[in-house]
Amino acid sequence: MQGLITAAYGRRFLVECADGRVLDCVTRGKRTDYACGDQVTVTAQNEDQGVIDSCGPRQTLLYRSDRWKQKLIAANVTQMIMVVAPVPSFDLDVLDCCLAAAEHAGIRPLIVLNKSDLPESATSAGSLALYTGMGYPLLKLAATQGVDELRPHLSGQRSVLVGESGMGKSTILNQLVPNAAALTREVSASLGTGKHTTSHARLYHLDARSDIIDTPGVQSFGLHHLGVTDLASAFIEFRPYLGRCRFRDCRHLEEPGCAILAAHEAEQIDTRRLAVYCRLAAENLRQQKKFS
Ligand SMILES: Nc1nc2c(ncn2[C@@H]2O[C@H](COP(=O)(O)OP(=O)(O)O)[C@@H](O)[C@H]2O)c(=O)[nH]1
Ligand SMILES: [Mg+2]
Ligand SMILES: [Zn+2]
Repeated sequence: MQGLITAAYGRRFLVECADGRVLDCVTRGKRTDYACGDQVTVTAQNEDQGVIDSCGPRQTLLYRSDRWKQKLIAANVTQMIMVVAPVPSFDLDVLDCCLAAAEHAGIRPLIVLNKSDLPESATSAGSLALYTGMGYPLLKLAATQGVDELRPHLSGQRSVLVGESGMGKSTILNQLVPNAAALTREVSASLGTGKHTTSHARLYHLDARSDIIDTPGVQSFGLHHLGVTDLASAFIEFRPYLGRCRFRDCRHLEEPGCAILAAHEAEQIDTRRLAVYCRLAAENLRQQKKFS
């Protein structure tokens, strides 16, 4: 039977089956590399339990990774909604990492500046001008007052909500899916996972063509899975300069004749963004050295 993973709880997954049943599933052979949004084949064992046999091909996969492991975030999403807010302050470096992960995965990012009702939001909007300048869409929202401006962006998309905690992801979700909190409680009761189920990803249907996936807050977004070549092209403002460096294998760190560094000198590339790139590239190179 075919199904869609609508919740990922460590080694257990909720699968919404073609016949409408929702099965609480385990996997074969201790596999855990499935994500919310995966299209899977399941074998039902009884009315409400099953086993995931295999996973269909993925159109996209959003994941992060640190030195030790990869963490799948969501599969087959078309759009990443990156939520930031002026209070508590957000980290631009985390935003950069999330955007790079989305670019690498071929997922369209939408930046949402939430809590735009707060006076401090003018400063945040100022620091986000860099991103709109690069071509990223930015939407200002005050989720506690409503999310109607967001709805047209969700239509026909499978979106994933990403952001640091406290930015307002749950508030946005609850406006879009008024029974989300109740659904989450139901799931935690049936899986016996306790109250803290917000630490897991969950997919909700908005309409027949649109879904939204809520994820736990990310405080850091490791990109150890991106080699330096992938990393450089995930920084979209680098793209016009790629392939123009003196050395074909230029890592854009300190090489002479580097087109990226020259673009930075000419103030075409932001200093902080370049520093984030350099830090990620250095981490990646250190990792490679250790394993080779
Ligand atoms: N002023 C203001 N507060 C908001 C807004 N959206 C969310 N909040 C508040 O910000 C806090 C964190 O929101 P929450 O949705 O739990 O954030 P999450 O951790 O990203 O899920 C809560 O106290 C919300 O009431 C907004 O648009 N304006
Ligand atoms: Mg939350
Ligand atoms: Zn270079």
